[in-house]
Amino acid sequence: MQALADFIDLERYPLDRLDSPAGCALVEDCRQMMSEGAICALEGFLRPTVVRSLADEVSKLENIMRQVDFLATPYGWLKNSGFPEGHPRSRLYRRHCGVLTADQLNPVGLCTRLFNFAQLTEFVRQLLGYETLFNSACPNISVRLNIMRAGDEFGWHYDTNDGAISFILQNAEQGGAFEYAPLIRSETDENYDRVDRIFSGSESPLVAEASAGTFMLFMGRRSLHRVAPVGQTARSRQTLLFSYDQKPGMVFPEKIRNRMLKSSPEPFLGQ
Ligand SMILES: O=C(O)CCC(=O)C(=O)O
Ligand SMILES: [Fe+2]
Repeated sequence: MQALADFIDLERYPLDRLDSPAGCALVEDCRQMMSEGAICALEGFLRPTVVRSLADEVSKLENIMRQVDFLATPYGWLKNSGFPEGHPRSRLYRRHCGVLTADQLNPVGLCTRLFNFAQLTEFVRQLLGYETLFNSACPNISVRLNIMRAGDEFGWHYDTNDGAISFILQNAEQGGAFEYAPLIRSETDENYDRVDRIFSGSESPLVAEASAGTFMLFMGRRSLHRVAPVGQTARSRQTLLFSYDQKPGMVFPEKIRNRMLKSSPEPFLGQ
């Protein structure tokens, strides 16, 4: 498996000819999905054989993954002291999951190869509407796998950047749904009432039902989201996440790397 066509269903998703009418239509459809619903999910994006091989590659590395366990505010980029008990800014949610990062992967393995296709980066650039987009050069977080087993969860949060790219490699047998409240916040309105209703369960979030092989682009800076607890399952839930930046050579600051890759007995209360 070397060529783009070995990885991606190019009949359905013509990343090799984005300038063609079919390519332009695809980009247009995706951009519409994002602006309407904060998510662009493309089922069957990866070919079934490559999905199985990717999941195999990852499963063989699960014995060296890092285990992460901590409580965190959903509002990691803010200072969150001084809010009353029960307020969204005072809430803490658990992150308990396994993580594999670029430095632990085979540099010529399938996960790395998929990340390195220039056509994929160009596709993401067009979806985000940026002038330029480069693969992150971070030795750790450029390529990351989130691996969740029975009892694991990835609690409610916002991402600190928009445009996270992920691929579902494997779903759990029970639980582990990706739940989200699209575009619930803006830079000028945190919409605490609705956030509170999601937290208390009086309003249900949307659920992204995505089969293995799905490409997802998500506006996580404005959309509250979590991975619900994983139930009994023999196989792990595996997602492959890629990082990009508008400038070349982007490396995540050490503070963020530590946060993503290390457990802590102290809750993370924000900046
Ligand atoms: O594993 C997933 O599906 C999403 C994880 C997530 O929200 C994140 O890494 O910020
Ligand atoms: Fe996230």
